[in-house]
Amino acid sequence: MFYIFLLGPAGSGKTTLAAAIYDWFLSHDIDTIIVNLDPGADWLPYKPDVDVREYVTVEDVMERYNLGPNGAIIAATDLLAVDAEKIKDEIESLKADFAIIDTPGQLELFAFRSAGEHIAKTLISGGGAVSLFLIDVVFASKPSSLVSMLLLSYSVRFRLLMPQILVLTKCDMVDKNTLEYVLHLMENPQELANVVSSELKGLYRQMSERICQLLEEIGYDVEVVPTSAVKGQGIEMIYSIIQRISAGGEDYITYY
Ligand SMILES: Nc1nc2c(ncn2[C@@H]2O[C@H](COP(=O)(O)OP(=O)(O)OP(=O)(O)O)[C@@H](O)[C@H]2O)c(=O)[nH]1
Ligand SMILES: [Mg+2]
Repeated sequence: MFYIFLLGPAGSGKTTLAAAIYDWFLSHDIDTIIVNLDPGADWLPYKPDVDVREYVTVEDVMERYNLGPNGAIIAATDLLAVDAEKIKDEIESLKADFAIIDTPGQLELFAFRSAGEHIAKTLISGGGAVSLFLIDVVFASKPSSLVSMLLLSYSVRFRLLMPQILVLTKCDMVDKNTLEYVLHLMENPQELANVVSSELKGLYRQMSERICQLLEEIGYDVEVVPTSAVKGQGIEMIYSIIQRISAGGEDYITYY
């Protein structure tokens, strides 16, 4: 089974895009399942084949341990890590070619705490995986915000050690020129550096220049896909990149 993780900051569009990819895969006869890995999810626009809320929910944890919402989300993720093997067995028993994984709203819990890392590691051990890192195009249209999102994407990539595709979400919300400008900046870190530098002075200007230099040096193999989940745009391109990655090659190894 090949795992497709949707990761990104709260509200970046993970759940909506996961549902759109799932529908597109099914309508193209691609053998896939969809997994809800968010114990705090309230309503979902898809019917999950595997749902971690059957193991743990944030609501139950709040009640049982008398915790507030943030503490409960952390505790729920830790509790899920204990069930990681069972969740993997349930996913694998469905014997699909692809598993689309909708991850928790709080990216930092999944990507930076050891429970999230353990869950990801357990799920993909013995199989292949890719992460789609979602960036809201409205947010990305401010160059300094784009720089911080790109840094975050690299940090997540470094943490989870799996191939990554950068996905611009909600592209139906900006005009064609804005979208082209964002894509242009993402593909030309030097120009991104110049634009951000003109916004800043002194130490922060130097910092932004060095960050963009770093992005240029390490970003050569990351592809960017503009999407709109509501219009179903960009999913075919995501699929073709995933096919290339799942077909293998030394550059696409997941280090688990
Ligand atoms: N216009 C537009 N809105 C979108 C698109 N994708 C998501 N949204 C909206 O963005 C908001 C957040 O989307 P979600 O899919 O819930 O995002 P998420 O990353 O799963 O959110 P959390 O799990 O809470 O972190 C919702 O109001 C969606 O309707 C899109 O392609 N176009
Ligand atoms: Mg969600």
